[in-house]
Amino acid sequence: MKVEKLEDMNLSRLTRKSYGNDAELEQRVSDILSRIRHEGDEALYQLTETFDKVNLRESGLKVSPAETEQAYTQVDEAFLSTVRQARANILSYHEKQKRSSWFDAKEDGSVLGQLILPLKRVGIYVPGGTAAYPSSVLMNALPAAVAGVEEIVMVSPPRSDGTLLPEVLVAAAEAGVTEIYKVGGAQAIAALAYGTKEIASVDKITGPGNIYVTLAKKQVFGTVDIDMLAGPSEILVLADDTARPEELAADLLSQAEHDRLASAILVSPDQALLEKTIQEVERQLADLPRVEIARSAWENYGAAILVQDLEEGLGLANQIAPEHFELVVAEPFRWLGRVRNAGAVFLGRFSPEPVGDYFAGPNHVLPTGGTARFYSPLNVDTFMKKVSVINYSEEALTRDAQAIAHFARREGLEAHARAVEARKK
Ligand code: HSO
Ligand code: ZN
Repeated sequence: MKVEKLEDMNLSRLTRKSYGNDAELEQRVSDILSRIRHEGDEALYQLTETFDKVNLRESGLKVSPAETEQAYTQVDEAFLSTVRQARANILSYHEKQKRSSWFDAKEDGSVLGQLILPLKRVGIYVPGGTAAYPSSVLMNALPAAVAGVEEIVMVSPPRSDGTLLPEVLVAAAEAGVTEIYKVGGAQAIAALAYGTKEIASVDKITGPGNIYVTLAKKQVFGTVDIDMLAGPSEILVLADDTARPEELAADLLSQAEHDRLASAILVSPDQALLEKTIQEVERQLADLPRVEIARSAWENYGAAILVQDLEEGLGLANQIAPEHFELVVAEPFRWLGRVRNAGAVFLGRFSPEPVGDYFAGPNHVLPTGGTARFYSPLNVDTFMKKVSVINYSEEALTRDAQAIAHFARREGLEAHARAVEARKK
């Protein structure tokens, strides 16, 4: 890794990604969706056998209360108390987001307003393998619980012994998940969207997954709502000469270790800091358990970029729109007002990114791949919808009837006009 000057760079390497330009993959996913629609649970079992190497026909897909109880015996006290502390922080942060229905009573006696209601039934996807993160279970389920969602359904691919990770089951129970099914991949998304005998359909699907899951979410959008199309993790750190290379390196690697496709970018006007941090990354990589993943991410999607000043660095950050944006500078709040595009902003050297991944309270399901230009973090509103409320008074209708009828007739809609005039005195 070498320091690169912004002016000499081709940024396309760092602003990759768009979802679903691979026609063959899209087709494979669409085939899976149509199998679930037509063959239901039988296809779920078959695909689980093919992809997860486990036959669940005997036990069924649903996790039983006994399995959850057993999971509690398999996790240690320290884990449980950590989950409970994180839960308390995440709940208290998300409770501040909750909005209530509102009504505006006008002078003319009419009432206008908005009902703000929870979705009834939502599905949460939790990846399998080493990406089966209990923290993500909390981050998806707790905002739904705060919103007042009655049925929170979790799906996750089973391990080859037919179980889910005990930590994931415990986190689900602690977060108020009401049903759990051992099924993953595009087939799980299809079951949640279309419903099968065993799994009733939901109103919205949230949570990150691999490319198959992401493409499946894209394809079922419209039948159900989805949160966003999530891609590999990203971090962009903007640092000045007050930052410490060993801390910056650790923060960059914290996201690089997620995925070979993860991106970790350091931006600074301080050439020496950039060089020292690159050396530090090398040094810290050496004894990282996930060294291969982290190194591959760092080498392919990492960068150390020299800018003229923090101003220019901020412009670059806004252009990249990173999932996580660390401002490790002398006066971070001075720059906050200039942030336009980022999933989450971490201010100052005592806010390393993992504080947000696990504990502070804000959600860690964040827009990636430049989509922070228009997506927000997962939040309580993600699980709510609105209904408009209109209660006109006689006085108001008498006043407005002519204007409404006029508008209707301009659109050639005579019956609209008459509906209004039928009430006119
Ligand atoms: N940083 C990830 C979330 C996560 N980190 C889960 C650790 N566990 C989202 O980009
Ligand atoms: Zn993380």
